[in-house]
Amino acid sequence: MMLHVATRIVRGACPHDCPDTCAMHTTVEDGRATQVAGDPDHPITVGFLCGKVSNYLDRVYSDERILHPLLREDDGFRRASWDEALERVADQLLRAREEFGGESILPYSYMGTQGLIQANTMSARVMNALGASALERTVCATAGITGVVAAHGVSPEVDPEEWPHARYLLIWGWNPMSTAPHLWRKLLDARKAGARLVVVDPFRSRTARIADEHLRPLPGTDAALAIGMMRAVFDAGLHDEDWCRAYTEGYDELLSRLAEHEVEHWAEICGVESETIARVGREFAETRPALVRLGVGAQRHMGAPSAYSTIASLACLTGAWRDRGGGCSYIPTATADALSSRPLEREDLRPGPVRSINMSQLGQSLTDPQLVPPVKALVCWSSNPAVIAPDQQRVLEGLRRDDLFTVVIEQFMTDTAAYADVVLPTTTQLEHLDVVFSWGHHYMTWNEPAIEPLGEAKPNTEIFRVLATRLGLDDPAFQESDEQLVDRLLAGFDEDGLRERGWTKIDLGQGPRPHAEGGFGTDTGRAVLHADYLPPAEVTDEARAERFPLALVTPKTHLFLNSTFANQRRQHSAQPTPELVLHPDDAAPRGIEDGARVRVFNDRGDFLCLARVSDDARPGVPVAPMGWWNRDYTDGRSAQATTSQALTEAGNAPTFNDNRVEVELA
Ligand SMILES: Nc1nc2c(c(=O)[nH]1)N[C@H]1C(S)=C(S)[C@@H](COP(=O)(O)OP(=O)(O)OC[C@H]3O[C@@H](n4cnc5c(=O)[nH]c(N)nc54)[C@H](O)[C@@H]3O)O[C@H]1N2
Ligand SMILES: Nc1nc2c(c(=O)[nH]1)N[C@H]1C(S)=C(S)[C@@H](COP(=O)(O)OP(=O)(O)OC[C@H]3O[C@@H](n4cnc5c(=O)[nH]c(N)nc54)[C@H](O)[C@@H]3O)O[C@H]1N2
Ligand SMILES: [Mo]
Repeated sequence: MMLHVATRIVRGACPHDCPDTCAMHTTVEDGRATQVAGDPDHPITVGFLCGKVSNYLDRVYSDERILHPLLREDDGFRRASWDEALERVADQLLRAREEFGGESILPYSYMGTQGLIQANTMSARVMNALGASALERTVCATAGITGVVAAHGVSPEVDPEEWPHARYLLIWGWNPMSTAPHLWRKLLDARKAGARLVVVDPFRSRTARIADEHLRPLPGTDAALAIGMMRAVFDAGLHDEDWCRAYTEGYDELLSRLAEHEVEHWAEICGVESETIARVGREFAETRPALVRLGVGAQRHMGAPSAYSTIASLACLTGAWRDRGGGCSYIPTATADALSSRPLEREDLRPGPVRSINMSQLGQSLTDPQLVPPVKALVCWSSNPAVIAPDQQRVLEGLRRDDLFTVVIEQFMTDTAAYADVVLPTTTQLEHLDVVFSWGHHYMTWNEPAIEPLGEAKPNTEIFRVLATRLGLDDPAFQESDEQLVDRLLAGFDEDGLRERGWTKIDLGQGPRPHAEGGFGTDTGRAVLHADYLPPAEVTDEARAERFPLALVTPKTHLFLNSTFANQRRQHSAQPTPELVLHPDDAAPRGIEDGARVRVFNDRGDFLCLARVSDDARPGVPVAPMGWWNRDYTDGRSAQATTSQALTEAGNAPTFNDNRVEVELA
């Protein structure tokens, strides 16, 4: 007998915080999703999904999904109706506002979903109307953006689809083989055509392992390395004076900065041999087209913004922008900003000005007795601060406060949700409508809901809509549907075309050589040259090094997305245990053998994990990748227990990799 099965393919977009933003096809049979696949026609997705998202259905249909509201009771949670849960939340938020003012409410969200509708639209409206504190969302790429924008303005970078034209790839603080597997393909295309791949990273990442050359500076000294390269370019007469005089500012100042020190001076600071610095600098100038591509990883230290401006200046000094595929790429701010949900947030709904709290200083904000008003209610969605925020012991201490009301909107019982008073169940990408931007390529991607919400889960937008009603917020802004929000977002864009094809390239008319003749996004249209080395806060601090001799780096894992996916069987079983990669020269004097249990500590906190003794780590620079949930660590604390809440010199961004520690056998 033939069963009739209604099968359809639904166009979707991966919502996760990754520069690749894939177009997905979901197969739905009789209301159940049965397969997800990459869109074969999408120029970046090219038909494949990564090791995190290719089994997305395991996430959607996981037994561990939270599918109804939960209320804290004694030491655990009990199931509650939406009515009861919303009543509790509304009551507590209004009470906090009445007693301590709206700013005692702190919204906390990041990029659990990058959807322009689900990330922060209705939520922002509700928080604005309550007069809640503003959250400064700078935890990811802001230090680097601050630096690159200081050099280029908000300006088109080198379109990844042009990267295959490059013949020299200088990949700086980026591990795309793990963290951007589709953009990585574009680099591989260049390599197949003969490009040389040079990676700048203290750690031998997967990308560094297969590179043609690997330069290993001390964390936070990238500007010194870049200035050394520029000096070598100048010494060899390979600087492009004509291009710089025509299209940049600060050329003469740059040359006088370069005259101050020989390459050896910079080599000593960054710990890379001067001959290597000089040769790579010359090769970058002579091999054309030459592309420098900055990652997010090199900016987690005090001086990062000026380091990013300085590295961008290298591509200017050599005139790399003249060539198709040459120049400097980081985050394509111009195309990413072209489609903005900011106007949907409705800051005009605020009753007055509000204070701002930096998301990397959550620990401080929750525990500082001097803070007026104190944070009394935390509303968290699309983020897992118990894992991703620095100075974890302060964060957890804050989350444990009895007088803090916490509501967490989640798909899973994360380390943060475990501290909540109320947990509200939210949908996955297959269950809601959205449009997703990209911070790696130039496409926006449509996400049609493929299936009905599971259980009692609701999209973020809907949760804040129903909460608004409970809070007595009656402005029509709180009842706009997701479709109406999308229409507003896409005003001026071809929405029908986007829906039909699933993705649209944002074309700013930049062409294949966007800055061959200047045209930068700065006020003058000229790139602004920099050669500024600002030392890291801890890495080069000799007094601190006496107590804490090692500089710890906490990069991303291959198969988790920050802490997302770390609870899923396939991903977790492939990387089951947190580790500390330690160079043999650091391990031996401490009596640490491969596989030993170690304690890593400084004056902020400590954590336990297993040591992997390997020269993948640079001497003096151990590496503890981040993302495992706290339950995977013996004492429930991760590397994040050692990281600092200090913010970068500009951009107010975190300094996760500017972190001195000591390691001992546990
Ligand atoms: N598989 C996977 N993919 C991801 C993520 C994930 O968690 N897992 N996270 C996503 C997110 S949110 C982001 S922001 C991106 C990040 O993507 P990446 O930029 O690749 O991020 P990281 O792994 O943090 O850092 C990259 C490299 O920078 C090196 N590094 C650290 N400090 C320094 C330094 O001072 N100088 C230099 N030159 N290098 C340094 C690290 O050793 C690391 O190998 O990836 C996204 N994609
Ligand atoms: N030490 C150290 N710390 C770091 C970093 C580092 O390199 N080192 N990287 C930093 C960086 S670059 C970033 S971007 C941040 C990431 O910080 P976060 O954005 O907080 O990242 P995740 O840990 O992935 O947590 C996202 C959560 O959102 C949930 N979620 C997913 N979709 C939805 C949805 O539709 N609705 C709701 N309500 N929830 C959803 C997921 O289940 C997950 O628990 O971490 C930062 N922290
Ligand atoms: Mo990030």
